Amino acid sequence: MLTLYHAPNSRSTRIITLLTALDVMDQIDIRLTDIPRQDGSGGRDPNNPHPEGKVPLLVTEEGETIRETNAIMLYLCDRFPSDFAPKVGAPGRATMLSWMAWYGNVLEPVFVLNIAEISHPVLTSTFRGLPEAITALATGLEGRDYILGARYSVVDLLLASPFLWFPKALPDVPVIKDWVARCGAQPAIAQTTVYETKAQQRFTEMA
Ligand SMILES: N[C@@H](CCC(=O)N[C@@H](CS)C(=O)NCC(=O)O)C(=O)O
Repeated sequence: MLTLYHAPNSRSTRIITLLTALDVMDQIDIRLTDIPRQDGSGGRDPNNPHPEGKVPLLVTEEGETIRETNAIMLYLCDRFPSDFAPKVGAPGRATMLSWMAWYGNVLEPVFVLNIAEISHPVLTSTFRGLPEAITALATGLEGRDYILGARYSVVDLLLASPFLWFPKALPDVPVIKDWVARCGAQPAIAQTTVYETKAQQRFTEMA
């Protein structure tokens, strides 16, 4: 069985949403784990095999570990093929790979730098800035409800996640606001909230 190391209400929550959307929650051993939180609570769990003690971490049936949210998501979508992600050779596959990598390589760093109110010419020339990232997203959404077209996919799940997590960062751009609202209204998101509330309770009882 695949094993997921998961800390409730963290970046690994998105893996719970993906597993829910793929309808494979029963096929994963989910281990609740502790992490150091930004408010000073929590701490590193020595049982978490992630090399940096972070989440998410997935361990395959063969005992190989996969870290980084976007890599885990792509692995799971290949492992459990569905309409939620284009398969190898299918239309949209290249677009999906580009956006999934862009999330980790550009959007998340730019988003975090923006929250930290850090700017530097080298950062700007490397990543550009949040306005450029928003423009890229708005361009990707032009004439469509979701990034890959008419259907909600793993790409929307990942790319909308920082805006759902920090609604204050949502730009006043109708095409983005409408898309984030559509993503937030997906049944898998509501199911994740229910799961996470129970997982947090279980974790607190365990501690
Ligand atoms: N780029 C990584 C980031 C993972 C990450 O930073 N996870 C946080 C949870 S929100 C964590 O585990 N933090 C604990 C720590 O920094 O030790 C990914 O997306 O998987």
